[in-house]
Amino acid sequence: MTRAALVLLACALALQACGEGDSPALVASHARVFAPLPGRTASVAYLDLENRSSRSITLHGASSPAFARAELHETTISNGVASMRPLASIVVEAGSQMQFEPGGKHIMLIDPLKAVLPGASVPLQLHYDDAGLLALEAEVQTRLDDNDN
Ligand SMILES: [Cu+2]
Repeated sequence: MTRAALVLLACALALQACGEGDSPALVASHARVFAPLPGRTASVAYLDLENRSSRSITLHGASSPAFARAELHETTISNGVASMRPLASIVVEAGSQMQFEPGGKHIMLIDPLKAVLPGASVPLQLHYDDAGLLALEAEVQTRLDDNDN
């Protein structure tokens, strides 16, 4: 699938999740998953998020049918050493955009339940506020190096 088609799909799913016909509060784009490195059981997903509403939105988790677990993570660099930690929640301020990207926030995908192959796509769900669910499809890409956390 092309990136444009994926973005359209993500938007369509976001609209559907929102329901009632009003424009979606939370919109994801550019979602991609890096296939696990050989011998590894963890993958990472990145995406761009936009909060189009006039209130803040709190993410409190992620999930994927393709992985046993998914966690919100953040990489920080301290004294030149990168480390990452789970985040219980992430606030996306009203009207703001946020990037999940290498060296920063990411979605850790743990223990694939099936092969995650470049060129395929992986369903992802972001859970926010009380019962908010943003469903999207992330394109699987080949991981370039080991520092993409
Ligand atoms: Cu991580």
